[in-house]
Amino acid sequence: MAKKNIKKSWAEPFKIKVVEPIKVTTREHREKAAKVAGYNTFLLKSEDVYIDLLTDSGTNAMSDYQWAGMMLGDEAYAGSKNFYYLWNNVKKYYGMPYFVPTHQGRAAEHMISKILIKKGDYVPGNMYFTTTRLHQELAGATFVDVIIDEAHNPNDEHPFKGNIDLKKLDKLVKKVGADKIAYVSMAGPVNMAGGQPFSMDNLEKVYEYTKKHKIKLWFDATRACENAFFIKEREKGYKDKTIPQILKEMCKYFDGLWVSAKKDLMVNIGGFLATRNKKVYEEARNMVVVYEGLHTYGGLAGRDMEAMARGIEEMVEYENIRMRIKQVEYAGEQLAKYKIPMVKPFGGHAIFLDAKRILNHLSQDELPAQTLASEIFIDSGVRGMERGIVSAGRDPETGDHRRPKLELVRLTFPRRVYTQSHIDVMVESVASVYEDRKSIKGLKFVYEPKYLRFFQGRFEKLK
Ligand code: PM9
Repeated sequence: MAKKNIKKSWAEPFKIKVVEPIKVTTREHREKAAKVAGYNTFLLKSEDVYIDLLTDSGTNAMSDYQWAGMMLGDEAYAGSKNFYYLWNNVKKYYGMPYFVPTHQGRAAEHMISKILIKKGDYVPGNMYFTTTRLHQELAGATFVDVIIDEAHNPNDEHPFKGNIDLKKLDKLVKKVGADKIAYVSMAGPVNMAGGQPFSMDNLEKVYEYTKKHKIKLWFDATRACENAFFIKEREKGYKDKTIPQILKEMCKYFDGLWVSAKKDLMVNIGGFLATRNKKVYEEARNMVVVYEGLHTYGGLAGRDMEAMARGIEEMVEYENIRMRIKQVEYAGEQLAKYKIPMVKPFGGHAIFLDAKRILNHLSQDELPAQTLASEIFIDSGVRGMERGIVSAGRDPETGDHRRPKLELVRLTFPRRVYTQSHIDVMVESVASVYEDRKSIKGLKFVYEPKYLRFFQGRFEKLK
């Protein structure tokens, strides 16, 4: 008989078949490695990293079903059967009739920006994402952030901080005119806000608004299943709907979408663009042969497309997505025991440490999040990433740093890779850096590349 007072825990819906050894290093080794890497966690050698929470992008563990599919790769130059299987699953789960594969998400962003944007256009969106905004800017548009204000406040516990503020959107449309809006770019969950979802109610209102003003609505569906899970958990009327039903319902409001398959789909490489607009599809299908490869492989091997197709089937399984979100929540709850300032509510793919509050003796120009990420690595070999002033880059008009309100370190969980014990080690490391926070000095740039400077920038410790 079930006992009423005993908690029912979640557990990983898999057992481990293959393991990859990881190396514990000394503090002295890590200090040297951090210096050689210019205090940029992107420039560390992976073999110097103990627990890698840099990103959930392409770092996931594929299932035996996906690996078995890799052996069924049809490596024909044209018309691979894996392409047709993948296309079928894109239609079935995202509900989009047209589909073009790409080698990863930013290739799809590049194409859609080139197709939809004219020089001088505007792209409103629910907070910027680094690669997305860069492609919009390179195509001649200005990105305008129309996310709700709550998203910029790490302490605000709004359940749908990824929502678009319709007043902000309307203000922009009135100011520049609907014909100057290339499209509304809506991501869910919102990566830079802390993995925060939008609600179906908000999406429906944005859809009504864009329809009324004849503005296109496009979806960055890279982590759409996480958004669907949050809708199921938090939004009235969705408790009994399945993840595939919610995903389909979300997608029906959009003209099209792009995906970095390296996230939700649990593969190591891949992406795509999908749409219900035949004209956009035809342009993308033509453009892909210039930048990626034939439209039936788009820069991917047949086996990669097979793993993606199978990944779609697994990403919508309830137990799979629940484990993912609950693992992030577990990490947040453990960190909260040490009173570590973080973005709340906990997001879909990562815990975001509030570096502004943790290193509150540093100014934003002393790069608190870059500093904190490097100090955590030096402490334990846990690798996270900066998501603050460095990631935000420079304003193309003024050339000055963009200074976002959120100055965060992201500790991101690859899917099906780490256990609760790895999380406990990470938590203890963050707690010990937090204890010594007052002794930590900031960083300054010594090399700054022109595009996406967070990837390759180099830094020195301030005296
Ligand atoms: N996201 C991430 O770690 C990898 C590159 S940036 C450090 O979060 C969204 C919402 C993403 C994303 C990549 C891309 C680009 C588009 N949209 O990396 O080109 O989170 O496959 O996708 C990363 P690709």
